[in-house]
Amino acid sequence: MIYLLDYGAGNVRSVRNAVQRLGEEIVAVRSPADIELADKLIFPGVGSFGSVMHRLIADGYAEPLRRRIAENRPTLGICVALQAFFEGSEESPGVPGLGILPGMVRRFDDGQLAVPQIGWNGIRLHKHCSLFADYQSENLYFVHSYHAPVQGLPEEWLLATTDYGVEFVSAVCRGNVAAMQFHPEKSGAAGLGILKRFLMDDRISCRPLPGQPVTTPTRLAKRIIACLDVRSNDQGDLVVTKGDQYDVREAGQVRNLGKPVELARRYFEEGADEITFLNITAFRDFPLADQPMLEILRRTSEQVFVPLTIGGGIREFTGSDGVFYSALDVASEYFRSGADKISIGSDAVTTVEQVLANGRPNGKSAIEQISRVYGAQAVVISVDPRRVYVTSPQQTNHAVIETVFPGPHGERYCWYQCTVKGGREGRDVDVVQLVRTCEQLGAGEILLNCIDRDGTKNGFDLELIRQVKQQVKIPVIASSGAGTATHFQEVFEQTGADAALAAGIFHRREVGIGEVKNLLRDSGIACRQ
Ligand code: 1PR
Repeated sequence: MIYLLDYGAGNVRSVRNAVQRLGEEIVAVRSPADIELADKLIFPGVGSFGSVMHRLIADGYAEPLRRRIAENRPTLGICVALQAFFEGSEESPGVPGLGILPGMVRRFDDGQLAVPQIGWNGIRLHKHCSLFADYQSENLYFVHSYHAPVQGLPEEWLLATTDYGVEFVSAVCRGNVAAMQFHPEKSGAAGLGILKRFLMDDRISCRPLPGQPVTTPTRLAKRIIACLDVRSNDQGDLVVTKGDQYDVREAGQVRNLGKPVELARRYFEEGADEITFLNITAFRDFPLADQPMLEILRRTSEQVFVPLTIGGGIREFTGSDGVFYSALDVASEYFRSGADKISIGSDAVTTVEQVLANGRPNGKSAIEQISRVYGAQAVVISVDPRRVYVTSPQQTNHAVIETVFPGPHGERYCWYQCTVKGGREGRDVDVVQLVRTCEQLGAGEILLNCIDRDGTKNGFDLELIRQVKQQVKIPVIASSGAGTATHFQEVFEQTGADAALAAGIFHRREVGIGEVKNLLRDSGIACRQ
């Protein structure tokens, strides 16, 4: 029997879906005895180092796990699970790890790099391992702020390393026990191939590499993200729609550009590095009442093995029956249904308004609650800014840029006003205030839309993206306005954006994801092919 160590944090549904896709059944560990029973055990790590260790100890799993590993029984750790093999982590000072490997897990230095590392990076194998028999040097999906140092790791355990500012341990293996910092269940066909070997082979075997070890540095790829704006059309069906500057109606009807699950699968097959669903009218209704949307997420996660983000309506809510749901309840349901990350739009603006008014956070915002439980990397802030032109920087207290695209009256300056409810209401918060505050509250990534550019195909708003990128250490996804493959090259070369997202051109097959990636590769920009 294959067992999944589900200790109740984060999205283990992806692992379950991936195993099922490979034709195997997997059952959840229900008691410490199951850890002894399991023929094979998958130990996914989701959340912080401290929360993983607390749960393992509280549920009585830590000791049987150590024993199982000492007995060399087939075990595969993923992400924070690899980190839990060590003695401790800077993420959770004072919390002991499993102590199977010596040393402390460290935080990446965000001086020069976006942290968390989110995206597709390479690995350098230090020995030949049967788990990687079908692996052909593809990039694999990582998402983490902490890493295991190479120094001090016993050589018998070292399987793979990766570079992100420093060289860190991306996989360990000894006998039948392996652990990986990347997510095989989210790494497309390459990841599924690794998982398949663990499930199918009786044992893991490693031997020295023939010839000289590879020393070429690995590079984090720039991500290409396909976005699906989803809402009910006038017939009540959930459809993928697309607006021009957020207006999704054409001749009075909601534009219908396809079915969400089919379109998401198409983008996965065409090589999208991530897929984002935005439930664009969720601010009106309670999202947990929106069962069709949850069903779309469930069905997509059974067929799509790259990260899925979902946004729309993440906020606290009291139903007509008086029952209170926290934003964390809403997000948890999205994670249980297959999301890897959630994105928060309107509620982030409201939170920032409160923090600015009170001078400090209250610890209870959706961003803080969700980030505490699921980790910063699971919390994306979707920003919907619009330009406000001014004749001089003195005309406003907001963070102004000088623009090469003057306003309607020749204004040479503008600031970016944050909006809520899909651009319907502007607020007295600028994009710099928003992203900096959200980063401090524990957000892990910024999805930076632009109402002025949305659907125009005139290219990304490079001035906006540059302004935001300079303000935060967390990754920034450029969004809105892509019209050609060259626009992607431009945004990566001129702003340092970590990922670029598009909708209209992909839905209408005007530009293909492959075409974008070919151009990036030819321009020397790292991307996953
Ligand atoms: O506020 O937390 O309920 O979240 C609602 C979410 O829905 C927000 O993330 C907001 O951006 C999104 N949204 C709301 N209304 C619209 C709309 O279009 N009327 N869509 C909307 C935002 C922007 C991007 C789009 C890019 C790329 N759409 O999602 O995909 O601009 O488009 P392009 O490549 O065609 O230019 P909450």
